[in-house]
Amino acid sequence: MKFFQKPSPGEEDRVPPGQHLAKGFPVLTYGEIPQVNMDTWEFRVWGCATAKTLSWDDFMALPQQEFTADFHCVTRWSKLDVKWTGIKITDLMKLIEVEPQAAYVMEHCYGGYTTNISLEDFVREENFFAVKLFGEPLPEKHGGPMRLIVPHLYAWKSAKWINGLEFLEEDEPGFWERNGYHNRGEPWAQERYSSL
Ligand SMILES: Nc1nc2c(c(=O)[nH]1)N[C@H]1C(S)=C(S)[C@@H](COP(=O)(O)O)O[C@H]1N2
Ligand SMILES: [Mo]
Repeated sequence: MKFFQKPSPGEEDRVPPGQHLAKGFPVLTYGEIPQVNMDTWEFRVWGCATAKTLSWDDFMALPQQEFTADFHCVTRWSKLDVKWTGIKITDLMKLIEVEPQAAYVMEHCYGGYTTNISLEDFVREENFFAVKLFGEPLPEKHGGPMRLIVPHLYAWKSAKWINGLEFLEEDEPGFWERNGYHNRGEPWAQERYSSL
């Protein structure tokens, strides 16, 4: 059985060092898929001047667009040109006023997974909340109903079943960051593990 695919010409320079192209779209979840009830789904924003709770309808009222992004898991598989539909972080951020001291964000999820990211890596034009994958509602195993996608960092920063953002002045490690993974996780620099 072949689990990896050779990059076609022109793709080689899009595969970061130490990564292989996966066949299909593998699923990587720590623990069980959490139960997410759409009737009670909510998204909390706190640690900012404008703490708020958004309902699914509030979120879906934001503009949606299509995205094509490469996906790199630290376990050494990558998938190029994944097609998503979703909401740009910068569009959500128009509703949020962060304190000038805020420099980090903790991503919170149904099921308790967390991952930390700097505000600078978080608020970028290419980052988005995905609600569709290849034109279909985002499958539960890939983080449906909604996940974050941060294409320029390893995919553990792309929180599935996301349900909250906590703005922080001081950085705090999330789940994998407390368990030996790199604080930032930039794939081209192979920021895989923490040196501590
Ligand atoms: N809530 C949550 N988000 C998560 C994870 C997880 O275990 N729980 N795994 C991360 C890791 S390590 C990767 S590689 C991607 C995998 O996304 P996929 O299962 O859609 O391929 O999700 C990330 N987001
Ligand atoms: Mo991963």
